[in-house]
Amino acid sequence: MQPNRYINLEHNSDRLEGHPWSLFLAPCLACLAAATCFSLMNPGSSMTQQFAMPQTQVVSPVATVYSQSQVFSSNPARRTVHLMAEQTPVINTAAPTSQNTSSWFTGPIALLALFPALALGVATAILRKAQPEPVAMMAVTCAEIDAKFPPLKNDNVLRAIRGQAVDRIPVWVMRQAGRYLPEYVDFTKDKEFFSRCQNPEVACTLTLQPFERYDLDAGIIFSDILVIPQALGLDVKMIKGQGPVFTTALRTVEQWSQVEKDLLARVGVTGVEEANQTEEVIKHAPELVEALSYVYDAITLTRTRLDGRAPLIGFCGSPWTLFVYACEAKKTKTYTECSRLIYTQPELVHRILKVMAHVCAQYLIRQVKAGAQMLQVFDSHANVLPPKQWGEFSLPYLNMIAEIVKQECPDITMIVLPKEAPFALEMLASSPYDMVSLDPTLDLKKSHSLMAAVGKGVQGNLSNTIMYASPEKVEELTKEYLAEAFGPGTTLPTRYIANLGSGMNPDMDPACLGAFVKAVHSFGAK
Ligand code: 1CP
Repeated sequence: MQPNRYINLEHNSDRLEGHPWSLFLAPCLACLAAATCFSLMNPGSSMTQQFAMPQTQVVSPVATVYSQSQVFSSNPARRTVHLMAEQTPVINTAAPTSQNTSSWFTGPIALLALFPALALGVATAILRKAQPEPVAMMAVTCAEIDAKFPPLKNDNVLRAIRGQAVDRIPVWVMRQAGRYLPEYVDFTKDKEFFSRCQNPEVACTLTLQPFERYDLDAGIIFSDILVIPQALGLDVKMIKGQGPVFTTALRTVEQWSQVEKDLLARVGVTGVEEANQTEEVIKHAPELVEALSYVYDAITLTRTRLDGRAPLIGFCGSPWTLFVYACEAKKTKTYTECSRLIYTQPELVHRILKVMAHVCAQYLIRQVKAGAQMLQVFDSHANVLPPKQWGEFSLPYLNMIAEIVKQECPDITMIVLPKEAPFALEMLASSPYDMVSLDPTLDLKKSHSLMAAVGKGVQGNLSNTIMYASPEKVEELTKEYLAEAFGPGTTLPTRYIANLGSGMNPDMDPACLGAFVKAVHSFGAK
């Protein structure tokens, strides 16, 4: 096996193509190296003291899945994460040791040698600015990434998605890390919502909390679908009692054009004609999603600490759902503005959705490379669109995401959740997704047969309102529900993951989730 083929490549390309300064610095460092050699040949030289840099010593050839910003982070907390997750330090920084000061003339000679290097560096940086190149990409298999982490001891979720035999029906639930858990409330009381997502240690702790209580078959990384709009430069805050609120609603061509310009400026591209702007942003999506390196770090750390107990799910929101949040700006019952826009300015909506889809795809690819073992795309606002419009404004972009992701990560499995849009199931039967997460309005048995016939699976879909019953009743209702769909338990179904139709609410009893998990696992038990 070729170890870490992709990661090595990205490591390098990140360095060379992501940051013009590194091109500027390269010739300077080369010159310094030459000057250092000169000084070594002249033991009395003062240069070793004047110009010697801290030595960067590559201890392990294992390329890091971390971004460069983290490797060279000045923040000790982030560096600690890096060391813990990698287990072997990748880069050591040693302090300069020479104290020799005997010669006075070699310093000026080295300075003279620096001038051509500086000129070369400036020229390269200017050229780099004029002709930016997108980050190179290469396919990566799950096995290559798996080799970096502890072996998986419970792969029932992955087996279920692939249609292989399972030891038990696998189960996890949405918002399994959330406010219904007293330990979540306690741990997060002094931490603003997005700061929890941005701190890999915190995100990891929250993701693992439900594993202390329940025998879950999958974890989902603690984050939020709204980190993408944030990474695109839109200002969104999570306000207690209101949910996500955008400072400015995204509704006009001028606003979106400015968003694109700002994104291009971030990767050093300016002066692009309006007509080419969107394509240019799409080309740079792999660099743009590096703004979310904290999510990748959280994934790497969490998968390491999960220690193979269960696979870790990476996720994102669908382009349509993200657009709805950005366009409406705050909670709405009527979805007036986004509905108006699809009928009055469909080109603008498609333009935004296309960029979102490319950014989401690159974001998911990076999550896989950081350690996510399967992916879920949440189309939580699918219900806002009538079936025909869903087929125009959501489905093509959901498919675009899965196609791009699978081109680069061919064996990653993907689930899509079209929330409260039962019509979407059939439309997704011919999509690249491996599984559809069902809402409670759909019949589990029929949906499972429909999808299994085309080599796909289903997830869900017990109404989360059963969690308001007693734990004993939850157990009884869950057993009844599974028996209705899959019979008395003489054979275990595959291509099925048990889940609720939607997430855990803050006022639900943690004991009820325990009862649900236990009842699912008891299906077919001898
Ligand atoms: O265990 C987990 O599921 C935690 C990780 C997670 C996930 C997968 C969170 C943390 N959010 C999400 C996805 C998410 N975020 C979705 C898709 C799932 C769904 O449809 O419910 C959506 C729509 C959001 C947006 C969001 N995040 C809202 C708005 C919901 C709405 O009605 O419009 C809100 C209130 C949040 C906050 C949030 N995100 C996550 C949690 C645990 C919370 C609650 C805040 C808290 O507990 O402190």
